Amino acid sequence: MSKILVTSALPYINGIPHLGHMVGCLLPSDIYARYMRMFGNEVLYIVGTDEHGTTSEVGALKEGMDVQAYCDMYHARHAKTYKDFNLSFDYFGRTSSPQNKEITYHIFEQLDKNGFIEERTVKQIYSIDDKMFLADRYITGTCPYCGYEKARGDQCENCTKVLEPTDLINPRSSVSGSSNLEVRETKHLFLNLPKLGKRLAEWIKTKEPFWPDVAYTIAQKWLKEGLQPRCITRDLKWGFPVNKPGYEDKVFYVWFDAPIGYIGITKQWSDENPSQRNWKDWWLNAKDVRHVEFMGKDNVPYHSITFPATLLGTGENWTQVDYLKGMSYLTYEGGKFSKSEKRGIFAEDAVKEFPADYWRYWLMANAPESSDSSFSFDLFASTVNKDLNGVLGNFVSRVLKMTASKLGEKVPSDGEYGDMEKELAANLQTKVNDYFKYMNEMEFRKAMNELRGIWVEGNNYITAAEPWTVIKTDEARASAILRACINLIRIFAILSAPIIPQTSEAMLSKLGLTLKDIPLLKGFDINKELSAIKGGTPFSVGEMLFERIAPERVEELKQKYGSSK
Ligand code: B3M
Ligand code: ZN
Repeated sequence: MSKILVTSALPYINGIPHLGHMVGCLLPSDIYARYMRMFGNEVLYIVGTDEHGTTSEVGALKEGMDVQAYCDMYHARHAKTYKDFNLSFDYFGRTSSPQNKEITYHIFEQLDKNGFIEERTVKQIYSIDDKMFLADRYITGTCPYCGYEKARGDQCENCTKVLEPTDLINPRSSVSGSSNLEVRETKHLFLNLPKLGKRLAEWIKTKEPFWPDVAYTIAQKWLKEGLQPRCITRDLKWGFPVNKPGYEDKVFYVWFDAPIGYIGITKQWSDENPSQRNWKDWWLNAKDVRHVEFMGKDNVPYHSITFPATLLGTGENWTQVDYLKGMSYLTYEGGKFSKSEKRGIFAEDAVKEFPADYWRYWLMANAPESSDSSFSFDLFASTVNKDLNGVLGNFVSRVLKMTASKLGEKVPSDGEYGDMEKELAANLQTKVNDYFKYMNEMEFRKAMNELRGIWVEGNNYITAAEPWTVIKTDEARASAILRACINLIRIFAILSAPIIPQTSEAMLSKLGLTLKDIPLLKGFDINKELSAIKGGTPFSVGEMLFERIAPERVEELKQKYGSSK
């Protein structure tokens, strides 16, 4: 058993996540955490809201709320949405917590003590019309590297280059649109990344065989281009006030305390659960912890460069990332999700339209891994109808209905397994091994493909074995076939549990089982599992697992959530 620390990029508090956020980090991290738990690992899965920065200040202003109250409200909304999506966090915390403040202060003090913090007078953009210094994200302009016209002052989402707002060509305020901006001088604190470069490069080298290409390439590109000192303070009110004389009226930059939030949130969890291990067992001088992080690709530089450097600079032995899964983007009907343009389906509405499992499966089967992928209601309905309803749902209902009507509502006991079942077990075992391999490698699309293949094996088997014909001449043999099929339902439920947990529960409950009754996946042996449910066990046919999505419904959804432009 090993200790696995799973984190997902912490969603910004303002605004409610859309499907792209779900598939970009939250959902894959949940699936990985569930899967790793099923192997008996000690998993700690930590997520929370990222609450500081101008986005919150501006968001609260727009809604006429106090920033704290605004964050409280949105935190609850995020928490509810993720619960509805069945995300299995061990703790869902907040970067604004006192625990995170304490750890942020400590890390800053260490960096300062070790000589990695420097003061600089910088020119910052002040919006005369908005009467405020504009945070980086609130300045829009043209990216000097790729020419993208809507680059933000902190990062160009087109080429992922991290920017300083003063780099932008034709800058304007995103608060008011005003270009009545002026550059003012103000003093700030910088993390001296160049001074940490050598140590960082050595550390990154140790990760080479373990990091997926996207993370490794981005990190290497940064190192090659040369590291720049990064400003870690801001002229804002909402945030942790800087704990250094002369800087009390400034706060830490959101990207300074946000990743520290993984640690702070773990401490929140630990403080609230006295029975739990000390948070340090996961983070400080921790032994045998494997830390896996999930995030959208635009977050990779912060997690492969700035945050690791921050931790290295403390001179303390903090747990660093071992594997970094970076995801590409999901588009909506060929365009961007946009709250303001009312385009795209957001997570809290999605679960009102269909059960979470429909989304969970579709999103993972179409995960934007090696490249961007696109959501459309046509694709969604087709996958739900074909894979979930057609392959998995129909198999389950067909098997149980047939058995109930021909032999009664008990698992048939007669007959022995023969060559067909041997072949079935062999085929399935190969697919199961591949499924596990891809899940271990976090190659989710490939894993989903194997899972679907596993369900298909059930259909192939029953089609070839023809219990409905066999029963006319050889009831014992038909019994054995249907017993194998019922055992397949249990096997499918177990293997599908990390992806579609509610459906798995529903499948198991038809057989009088719950997820708690299932064995650890280690050494999962199909031959053995095919005989797990014995003859005589009662079952119930119950309801269909999935509902077909009709073409008219698809049209309605397109109308409701906006179609492509
Ligand atoms: N909140 C950005 C994002 O949601 C940011 C991630 C923080 S991870 C420490 O994409
Ligand atoms: Zn760019």
